[in-house]
Amino acid sequence: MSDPLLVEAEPYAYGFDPRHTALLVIDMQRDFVEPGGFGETLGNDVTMLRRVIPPLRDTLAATRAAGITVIHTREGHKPDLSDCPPAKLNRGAPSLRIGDPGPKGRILIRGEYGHDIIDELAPVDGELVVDKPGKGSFYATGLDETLKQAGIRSLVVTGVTTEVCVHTTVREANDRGYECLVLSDCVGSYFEEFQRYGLQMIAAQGGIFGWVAPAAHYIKALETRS
Ligand code: C5J
Repeated sequence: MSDPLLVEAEPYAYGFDPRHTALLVIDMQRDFVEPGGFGETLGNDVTMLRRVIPPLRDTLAATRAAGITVIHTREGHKPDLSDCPPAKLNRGAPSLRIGDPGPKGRILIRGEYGHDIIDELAPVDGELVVDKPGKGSFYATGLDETLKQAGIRSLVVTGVTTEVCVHTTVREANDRGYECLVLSDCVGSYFEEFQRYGLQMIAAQGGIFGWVAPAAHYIKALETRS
């Protein structure tokens, strides 16, 4: 077995074997990142999330060049909403509800333009796209089985939003035995304080949910291999 690659991270160095690692890109969909989608209907300033696009594009390029598995997720629901619990559908007072027609198609519905991943981070051939009805990537998706079959033990986690789908996914993954490295500048929140505290909560207490590092540290670790 070869030595693991080491990433300078909080709370201490993160070691991973690229053959047993996947990059997870969570919900980089127009519905969250562009005006007229789900994120905006909830009253959020979606431009806050766009800052993750350049570092995430670099991270994707380095990951693909290293031959590491890339998996994308999309939050959304079937057109008949049969997989959307009433508690989610009726929550709060959004300007449009899930399933309503919006400028980018029906809000958060599979197959609609707004539901798809932004052009800048579009999946390439061979990359898995996991459609999920919940905030976590493991709930009702079969992701755990897919990762286990592929021998994946380490997850490099990116995407939006830090405190919702990224956090839920990292917690689910941690409980299932995966070692998660969250790339601090490749995850984004609509709220500055949630970004800060969300990242601190992952690495606190000796890495209670995982590790945190900027994308440059992960990319540097990949470069030491070549
Ligand atoms: C939210 C997500 N924030 N992808 N979804 O509702 O984080």
